[in-house]
Amino acid sequence: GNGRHHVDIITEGQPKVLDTTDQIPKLPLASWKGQGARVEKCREHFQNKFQSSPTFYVRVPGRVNLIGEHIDYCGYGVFPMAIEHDVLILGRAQVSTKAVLRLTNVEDQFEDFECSVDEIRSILRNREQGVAPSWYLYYLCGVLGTLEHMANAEGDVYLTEICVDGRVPPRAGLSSSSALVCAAALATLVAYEGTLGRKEMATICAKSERYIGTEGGGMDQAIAFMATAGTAQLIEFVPKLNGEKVVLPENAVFVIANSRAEANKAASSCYNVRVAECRSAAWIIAKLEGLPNFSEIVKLKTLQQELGLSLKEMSELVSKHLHEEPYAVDEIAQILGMDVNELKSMPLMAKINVAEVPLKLHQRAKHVFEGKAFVNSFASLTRITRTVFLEHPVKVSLLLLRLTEAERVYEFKKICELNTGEAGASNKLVELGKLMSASHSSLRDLYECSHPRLDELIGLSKPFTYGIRLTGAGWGGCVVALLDGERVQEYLQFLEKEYYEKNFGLSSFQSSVFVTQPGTGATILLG
Ligand code: ADP
Ligand code: NG1
Ligand code: MG
Repeated sequence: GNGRHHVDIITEGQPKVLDTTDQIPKLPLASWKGQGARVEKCREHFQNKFQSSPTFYVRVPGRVNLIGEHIDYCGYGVFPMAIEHDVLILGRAQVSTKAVLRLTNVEDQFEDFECSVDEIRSILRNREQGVAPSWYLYYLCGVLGTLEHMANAEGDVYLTEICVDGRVPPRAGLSSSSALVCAAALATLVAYEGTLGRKEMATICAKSERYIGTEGGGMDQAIAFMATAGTAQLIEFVPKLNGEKVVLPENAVFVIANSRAEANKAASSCYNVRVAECRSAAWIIAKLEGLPNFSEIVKLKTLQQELGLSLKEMSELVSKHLHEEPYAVDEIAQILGMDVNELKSMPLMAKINVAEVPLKLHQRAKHVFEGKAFVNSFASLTRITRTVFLEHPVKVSLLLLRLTEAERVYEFKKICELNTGEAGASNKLVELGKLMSASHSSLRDLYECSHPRLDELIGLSKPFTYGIRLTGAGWGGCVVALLDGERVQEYLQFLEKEYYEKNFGLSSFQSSVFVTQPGTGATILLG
């Protein structure tokens, strides 16, 4: 057997959905099994706050990204899947003379909030910078996104009462923020009786979460809406948003472990600095390659397409045009032939106090491109992989280690889709694991977004896993490990003793580690 039966995989608690269209699935609440007690508790909370009963329910999952980190905002494909942990919203909307929003959260630490819908834009614009945003600001992002898009100026306005119950571990790289933003956007869509599809909602939410201050690339909102039970997805952004379903190898088990180092992305500028570094790298290469429209090219993938080059050739351009020493903003301005104040006042640059951070353009671009790959295309790579797989697994490993983060995503998908008979079931896990660990090394060394706790957790885990890496933005949060089912129990017991009990005490393990499988995306539940 493949060992799956040894593992307690949570399959309850997710609506059973047929995922064949772009429509956001609508189901009767009663068909959502295993959540009765949770829904009841939320309904009570709702009743106590608002003296009324909810009329609609939406749930949006968090996600784990298996490979392809910090490249969505460069325009490259990523490989996430939804997890079973979600944000559940209970709502009621009533036609009113004034559009008002009332928010409550089942957890006491998240205070109630009320505002007029007309104020939302200015509340978000005037939010305090450099501190962790209040929880309701994420909610307001979602509301604003949907309402902007519906632009239903003539229509009815509503008093909306909302109760939030989020179960995605927050500040842990599993995208609790996007689950909340997307759930808020979806609740607003239901309240205002809109009918947008999954991709449209994903695009709207990717944009509107930026009101919180971080310039995200869109992976989290895409998988939140487009996820399908049983499959991970290769998500592409250029030329347009697209998700390709990929079945993971049957014997693969993904374990998520929270390092318990919290990373609040909107409270620091780490994330935006990386986005700015990648943009500056794209501008400089575009300028030095003589592209007249260089300042309009903000994504490395767009640059690659404009230049018509392979990833390998892009890597060569990084070596040619970007030095390893960090850049100061003045130097970037000088290369671009721009006034330094103009550069400093560009939207993203102004946010990160660009004068104070050393910008490592070479290293960040190398994470995306560098890999000394000796093949030019994925097609030939896969042919080689296929041929070499059977006889020389070691050589294949060397080849895979040379891939770039952008390529690793495609290679991961290809290996998942290899015929198991041909490749050998455990060979597949070996090669997938190598890709994951190579991704982590690159994130740690070139992208510098790991954390001592993450590296400690990874060091301890190595002997039990085929591969392991940080997931999400990093600087704390979770790792995702690939194992086969046979070793999971042994690994979990080891982690409990050697990482959690030692560092955080007896009860810390339970809420920090879980075995996961690809879950369902955003769903509307009608009560
Ligand atoms: P991540 O997306 O990796 O979980 P972020 O720092 O991007 O981390 O977002 C975390 C923030 O999202 C929290 O600090 C909180 O403001 C908000 N949030 C997450 N879960 C909830 C929840 N259940 N209720 C209210 N707010 C939440
Ligand atoms: P988290 O871990 O949710 O902060 C962020 C971005 C993603 C992506 C990853 C890194 C947001 C909402 N999410 O995820 O777009 O860039 O980091 O791969 O900004
Ligand atoms: Mg987030």
